[in-house]
Amino acid sequence: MGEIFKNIPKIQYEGPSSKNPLAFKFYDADREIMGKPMKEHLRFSMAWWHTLCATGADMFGVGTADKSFGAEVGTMEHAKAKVDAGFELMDKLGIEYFCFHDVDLVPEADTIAETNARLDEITDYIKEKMDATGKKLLWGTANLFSNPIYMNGAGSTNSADVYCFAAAQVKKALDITVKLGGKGYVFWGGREGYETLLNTDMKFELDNIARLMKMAVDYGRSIGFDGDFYIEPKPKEPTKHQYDFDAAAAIAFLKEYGLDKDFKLNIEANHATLAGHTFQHELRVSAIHGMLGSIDANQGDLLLGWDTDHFPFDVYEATMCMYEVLKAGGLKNGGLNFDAKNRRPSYTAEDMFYGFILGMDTFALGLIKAAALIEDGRIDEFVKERYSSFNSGIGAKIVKGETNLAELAEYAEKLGAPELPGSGRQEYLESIINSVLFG
Ligand code: XLS
Ligand code: CA
Ligand code: CA
Repeated sequence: MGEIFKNIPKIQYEGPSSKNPLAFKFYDADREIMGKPMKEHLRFSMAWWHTLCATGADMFGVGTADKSFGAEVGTMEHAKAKVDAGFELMDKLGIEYFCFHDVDLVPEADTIAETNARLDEITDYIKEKMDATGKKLLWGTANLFSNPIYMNGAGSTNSADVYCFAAAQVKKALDITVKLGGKGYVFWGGREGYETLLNTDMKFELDNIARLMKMAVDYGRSIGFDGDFYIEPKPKEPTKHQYDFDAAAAIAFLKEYGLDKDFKLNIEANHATLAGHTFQHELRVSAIHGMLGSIDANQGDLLLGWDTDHFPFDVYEATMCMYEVLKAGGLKNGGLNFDAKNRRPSYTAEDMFYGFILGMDTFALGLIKAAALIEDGRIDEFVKERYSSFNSGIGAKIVKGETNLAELAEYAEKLGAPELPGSGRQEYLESIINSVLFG
């Protein structure tokens, strides 16, 4: 296969003053930030589905982008052309990881046996390319939401036969994830929710989802998968209500069913905002439970209210994201997967590269600025000081669990009335962020 993106050179770092649209302005892969090269902090990944499959089709019109890559769409020849295109794109951008759903890789056949044979063939081909280039699989997953059989969910379906079909897909997706050395396996519960409670046994559905996950863990471990399973929370879309609504709901579910040792979370920026949270909130909730696993790096449009999967552009968001990642000690098996797509009118091959350059530069800036915030230290210092009344005296007794309600009540009575707690100083703190970002 010859070069596919003929007019695109290898993208180089040229620095902030460069006006070359096909160059990085901030992402300098080997630059050390807090003792580690940028590329190791960020572990960028290409999403197979958006990059190599999605053409921009929506409910109102067909696709605008040509993703045939010189082959007939729907054939195995096309599946291989997508592999060639993906590896060329990753090479030109210096992206080391990729992610996929099973059905992103090959056209689904009429029977699962035939689809699986196609998956064997394509993953042989992908493996050859990986061995030749050193590219790695960040995570794999099964698409348990597009096929009409999953109209009522997969783990949460009312049909035992459909449940078995989902299990077969998960088993195969785990097989190919392990074959390709992936260290992550994602459950995004696209249709694991409901449209109306009038037809839904919620408890039964939750139990069944947990059973499927438990079987996936048992099977994955039995074939040598030593990475992390992830739940990717999202509150809605396509269903009215999705059970993995947000990080807190997903963590409660994992703990309830004893899955929390094997699972972490894959946090997507756009899903956080759909749940009515900031991206930073979802990352913090995951981190405080030791469950910040991986990140789907994108952003939504707050005026639209659905999952738009934009390439990240918001440097404030990227900074607060990387602030949480650095504070959590980094992403171990995870990375920053660009679950992001070009806008429908940005339909050319160059636009694909502009999207990644934008996203990678945005997160490089986020990383640089997050490290600067930590090194600056004023925010950390403020937060520490804010709770200092718990460092000694009655406060320390509360934290150590060495007191009780009666003693606290007696203390309060003696005090008469407490002073107002210290100012939250939000505006002061926000101005620190601006001075670190733009100073
Ligand atoms: C959809 C999700 C999906 C997962 C993987 O909203 O983001 O793409 O990341 O199934
Ligand atoms: Ca995602
Ligand atoms: Ca999404």
